[in-house]
Amino acid sequence: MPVVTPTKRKPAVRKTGPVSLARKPARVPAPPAARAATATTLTLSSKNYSSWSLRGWLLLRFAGLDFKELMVAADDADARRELLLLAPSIRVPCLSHEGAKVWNVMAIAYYLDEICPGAGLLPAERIARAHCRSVCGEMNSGFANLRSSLPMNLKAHHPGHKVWGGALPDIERVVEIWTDCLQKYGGPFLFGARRTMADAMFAPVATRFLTYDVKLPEACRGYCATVMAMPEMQAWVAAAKLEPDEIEELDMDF
Ligand SMILES: N[C@@H](CCC(=O)N[C@@H](CS)C(=O)NCC(=O)O)C(=O)O
Repeated sequence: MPVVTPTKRKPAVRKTGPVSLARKPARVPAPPAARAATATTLTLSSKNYSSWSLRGWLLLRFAGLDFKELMVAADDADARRELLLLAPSIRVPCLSHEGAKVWNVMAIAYYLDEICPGAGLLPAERIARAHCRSVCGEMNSGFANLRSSLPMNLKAHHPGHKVWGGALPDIERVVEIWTDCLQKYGGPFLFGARRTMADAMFAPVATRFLTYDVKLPEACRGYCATVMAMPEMQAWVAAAKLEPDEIEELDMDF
């Protein structure tokens, strides 16, 4: 199966968040003092398709931080220019908090752990904490075949989908990680009774497994159900389903 890259989108003005950057003219950046006083914001793109946006958003919700969503359209040149003012990587998600600009999901996760230590984004115990950091890092930098051949699409459901062979080792590795964590820490979340950054990192994998009807061992099916039942996840999915825009390449019949 060819690798699917979400490059072309139907032009869309995003109305899903409280604030939209997908508009003209480009904004002039506020001076540093004013910026420090502005509200905490998280820059996101599509709730239906952007798995990294979902990860960042869940992390902020788990941390209990109050924030505004800034929605950007990845294919809109003006919006991308504005996004560059927020995130030098021109990627979402990007967190702006009290003068700090934080891009890349793992950087956001560790920043939130630093400013909200009581949120338990990392397990309390040293060895579990090292384990949690490791599986999060693995998710952040790996699983390219899984990500490209089973793109997140919360509106879609493909029963009996035939998974491309190249993605199978990635799926097996996720199953191994989840099974190990659920056995070691007793579930229902990966590191036990409390949600950690690992649950945010793997949440879009759970949605992909459901979207593409990936056959899983019982414990992993149970974990997918746990992820989908989180109130934050239900709120995100409901908002995603209301988004008008579609990426044709990702809505193809497999
Ligand atoms: N691991 C990276 C991945 C971020 C990423 O690739 N985000 C995608 C959206 S899901 C993006 O912004 N793409 C826009 C682009 O590449 O132009 C991070 O956490 O920053």
